[in-house]
Amino acid sequence: MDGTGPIVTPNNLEAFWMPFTMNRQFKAAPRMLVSAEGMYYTSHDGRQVLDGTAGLWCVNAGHRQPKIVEAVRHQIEELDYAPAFQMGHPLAFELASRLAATLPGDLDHVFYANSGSEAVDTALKIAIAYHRARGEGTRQRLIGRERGYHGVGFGGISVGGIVSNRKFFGSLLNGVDHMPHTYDRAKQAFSRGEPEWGAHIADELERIVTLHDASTIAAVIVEPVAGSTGVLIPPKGYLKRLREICDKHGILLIFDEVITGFGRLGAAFATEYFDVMPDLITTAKGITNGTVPMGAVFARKHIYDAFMTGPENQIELFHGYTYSGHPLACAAALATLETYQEQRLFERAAELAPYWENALHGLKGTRHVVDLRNLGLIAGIELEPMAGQPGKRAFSAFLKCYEKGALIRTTGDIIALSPPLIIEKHEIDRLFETIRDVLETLD
Ligand code: PXG
Repeated sequence: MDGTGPIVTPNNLEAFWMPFTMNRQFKAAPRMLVSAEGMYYTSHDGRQVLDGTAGLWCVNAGHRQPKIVEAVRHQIEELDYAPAFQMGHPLAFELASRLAATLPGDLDHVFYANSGSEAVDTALKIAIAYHRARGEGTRQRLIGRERGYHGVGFGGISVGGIVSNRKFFGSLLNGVDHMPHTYDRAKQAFSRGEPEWGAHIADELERIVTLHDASTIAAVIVEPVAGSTGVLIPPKGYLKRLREICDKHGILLIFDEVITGFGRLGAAFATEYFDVMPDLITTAKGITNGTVPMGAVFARKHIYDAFMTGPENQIELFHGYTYSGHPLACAAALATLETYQEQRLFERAAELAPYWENALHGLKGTRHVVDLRNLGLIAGIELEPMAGQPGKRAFSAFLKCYEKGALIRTTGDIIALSPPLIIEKHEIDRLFETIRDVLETLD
């Protein structure tokens, strides 16, 4: 690389260490996406692939929405980067104000990160620092949940409940405990929407509080709907009960809305859908429609105010990222919010949800299917695992669906679906027909 000619390098796929991927298997038979439009990707071999997963739960408005593309293009011409510490740029404030105005209640402060993982670690740190700022510095424990996914930072994997994401990485954060997850197939299989059974599982939090004493606990973090561990829908009343127990003991409640935020349930946020108000919300993904990386924490007024008490010449929170509120991300996010609003995409998702539910539950009786779960425009299809080979059957389904022109996600033996909110009914039909055909012919 002497700077005088084009850079010529061999491309044998080897150099890129791919995330959460079987690298050797992928590189032997790559699946490349080269362009996208609306509901479809184009693969490297020129096929149209229906996007059943909104990328990775993030492209909620569909691909390459003109307004978002234009906003990012315009922004790069005007301001590429501005320092995030002790300096600002207008779009970061405009976006925060816009978000605060649309968020329910007094969720009116926004702290920017660049991913869901960073948003989660930010929220956990804010929770601990909040109690300290109020003179309750003994509240340091964090309570997560089995089968929770909160990204891959050390905070996130510590409160998370996915064994493979934890076991390779040492002793993690200390002072963490976990509530049980809420799924019981025997009691909940084939529920439409929120299962009737299971609200009482929230009472396990009481047991944990008794064990550790409330004075040691800073916060509880949960995904309102657990996404990546296989679509676990909260039982009716469960989240309300968690809120009540947290209130009773002065514990902060954090909703990780990285997946549920921005319309996935047919409401802007799960907090509105379930009518339960957390103290902090973590988001990412749909905030920019996946266009530019961005994460954010939404904080209620009492949280922010607790930090604004010391001398004004002191930094209130020793936390932040070089790219907090990056101009390109802010431009993308503002255009994304406008797109959601102008195209009424959250309402659209709510209107489509019953059709989606019926289409999903039409798979009952299909070969290998042991449970079907749904809420908003999310669906989970749980398959009977192959004996001694967990995950293999669902992964084969993923490969076959991709061959047949539909992109799905799998986790273990569960297929998770979360299409862009612009999906049409005929595309819903095609998605589920493809899955049915594939499952009927799979070993
Ligand atoms: N919290 C939740 C609830 C998530 O779902 C994160 C945090 C972390 O976000 P980042 O931006 O750091 O990846 C997530 C991410 C899947 C899948 O297929 C899910 C996620 C990411 C990649 C794949 O289920 N969720």
